[in-house]
Amino acid sequence: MASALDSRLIRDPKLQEIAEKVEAGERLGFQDGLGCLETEDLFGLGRIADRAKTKKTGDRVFYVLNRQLNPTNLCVLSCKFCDFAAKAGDDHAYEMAIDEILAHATPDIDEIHIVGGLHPKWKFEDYVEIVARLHEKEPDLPIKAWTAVEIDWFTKISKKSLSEVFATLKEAGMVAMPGGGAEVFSDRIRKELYHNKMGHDRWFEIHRKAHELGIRSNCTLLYGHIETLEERVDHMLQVRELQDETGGFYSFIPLEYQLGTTMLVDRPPSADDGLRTIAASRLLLDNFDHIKAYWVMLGEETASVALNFGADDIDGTIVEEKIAHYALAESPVGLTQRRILKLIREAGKVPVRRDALYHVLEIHDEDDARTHPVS
Ligand code: V47
Repeated sequence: MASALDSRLIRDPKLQEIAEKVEAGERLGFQDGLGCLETEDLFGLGRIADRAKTKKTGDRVFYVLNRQLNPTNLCVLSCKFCDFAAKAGDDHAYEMAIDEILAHATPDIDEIHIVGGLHPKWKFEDYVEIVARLHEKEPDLPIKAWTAVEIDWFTKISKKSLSEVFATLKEAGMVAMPGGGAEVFSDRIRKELYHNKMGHDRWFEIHRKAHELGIRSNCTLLYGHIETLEERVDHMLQVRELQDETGGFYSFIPLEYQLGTTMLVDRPPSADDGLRTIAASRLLLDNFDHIKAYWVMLGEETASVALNFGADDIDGTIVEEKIAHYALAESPVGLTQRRILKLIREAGKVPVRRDALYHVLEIHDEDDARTHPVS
């Protein structure tokens, strides 16, 4: 049980008001969200967010033995924040052959997370084959595949309806969707950074349809570039509305912008900004079970600290991350299970291994901690 919050430990009067609302089970609004993102009382904010997290999932923190698969980076889009995407002839352009793709599905993992570019030549059938062949190779491995941006592309290249595209992918073995392509739900940002990409209304339409068909999903927020704090809050409130309607989201994931060579701003967002964004997500998104501290983009240490700022999930082992690393992320490309357990335990939390659908597979309790100590 979460112990009562000592209000003397919260210095910022705005945060005191927020804490009272949270205690009373009252939903937070736009100004509260801004209060979280603007406060200088970082530790006060952490206390409130950690209490909200503890009420939902106790001292548990979820992780997954997973692998990311990015079958190609060839992409018809040219988003200004993206170092991963390539055009034919670029030095870093690639497309994997099916054997290389299939090598990503192994019996020791509990999630394969697939996302890539909008390939100028691949047909919908090529994307379906990837899912089908992976499923055929490892039938028990949950396949979390394709962002809403790719799903939209599939409807265009196949001339099929959204329902038909989802039905075909489901039949092939896809069970969940990642939360990418959301960026910032702001027309201003879209115009500035990714005007060729489908609109945000379509992102919502696709996730709504996925939920209706029993495919649950995540939602990301790309923060730390040219967006305002108001736009971050607005993004969170928009996705909260869809979650009220469908309940189909598992997890909300703030993605820290990696400057790479795109350099939309002079410096990366601070660790404090990352922690405030995680905490604000936890407090505003009262209808989300999971807030993810994505270690790849936050960095391992900040991700571990974020587990005391409202996050209850740290993603997984990943093996070979590409999107952030093409953008020169300093984190490792993958982590061992041992390292993940250490990051969770150092935060004083209990690691829980899950699969892509958040089924609990293993709780690493105290006995286990004695045999796998933190240091
Ligand atoms: O939508 C691209 C982002 C996303 C950069 O659902 C960048 O579990 C930071 O969606 N700096 C794809 N971010 C990754 C993604 C994701 C990641 C982890 C977990 C889940 C999940 C989903 O990557 C894109 C875009 O917003 N991105 N370039 C960059 N330079």
